[in-house]
Amino acid sequence: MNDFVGKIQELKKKRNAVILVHNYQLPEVQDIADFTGDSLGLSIEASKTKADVIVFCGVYFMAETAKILSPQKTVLIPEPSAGCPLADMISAQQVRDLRVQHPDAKIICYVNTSADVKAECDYCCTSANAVEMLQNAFSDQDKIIFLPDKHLGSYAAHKTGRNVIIWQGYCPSHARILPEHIVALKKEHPAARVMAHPECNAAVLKLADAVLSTSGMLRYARESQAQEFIVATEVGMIYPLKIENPGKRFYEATSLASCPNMKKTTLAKVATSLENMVHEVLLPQDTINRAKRSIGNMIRFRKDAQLTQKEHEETKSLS
Ligand code: CIZ
Repeated sequence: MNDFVGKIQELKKKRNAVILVHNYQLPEVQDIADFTGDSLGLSIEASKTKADVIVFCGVYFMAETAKILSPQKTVLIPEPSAGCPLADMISAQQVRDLRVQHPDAKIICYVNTSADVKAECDYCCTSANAVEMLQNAFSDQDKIIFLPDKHLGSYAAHKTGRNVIIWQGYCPSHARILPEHIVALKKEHPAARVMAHPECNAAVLKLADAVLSTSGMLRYARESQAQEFIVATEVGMIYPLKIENPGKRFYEATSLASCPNMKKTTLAKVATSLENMVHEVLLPQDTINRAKRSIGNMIRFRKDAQLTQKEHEETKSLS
């Protein structure tokens, strides 16, 4: 493993590359990251660097997001077959069909969508700001379609009281987290706080002390007085939580919530990617322009606590 780490460091310098690693990746891959985090945060960070090359350790739509925000950089994904079943639950043609059926609706897509789908939508959102977007980006008269995640869409609709047409997609890994997993863990660890990702089903969210994105979980765990946490999201999240909070204890809701696509990226593949400059993520300029508009429309409304005023100003150019 160490051989690969040395080789990656060498190649990174040679290629003037930056390595982005999603919170759900394998621990050894998280350890070689220049930045770890959620897909949008990582893509924004990379766009601010002077790197010529971005290596995105995550799933395909995430690397596409990096390309949309840094079209002049070469974006590589070490494992191109690392897809996202949730993102694959809606196609650009299906969004166009929705437009025909609901010509007066505003369409908002979760960041877990392909670039082609983002390009067809009016607004993008993240799990951190879906509620805020529904609250602030639309007037009471607006008809809203939310896609593709039914759990995030229903949660945001419920929190805001908005009437929303919701696409029925879901994340298979989060779907394996059941309320009985949380109830059993709560019995074992009664003092633990429950953090749940809004891709979980409503029965799980009901048992949560906090419903949070991955970056929200890191912030909550850091700031909370609690010493123990039950974590209802993809199991990879346990690693960054433990690294950032060595004195605190974190329990995965279930080991079944492991995303096989997220675990496809290995150090060997990262090294090969940098050595041979594979696998490049390419998008038509028109797709980049249109997808960037829907991301930009979100950034204008983003009041995510993670974004400082300076970052808001820096990202204004995207809108
Ligand atoms: O976009 C991301 O990074 C995902 C999938 C989730 C999150 O909450 O960070």
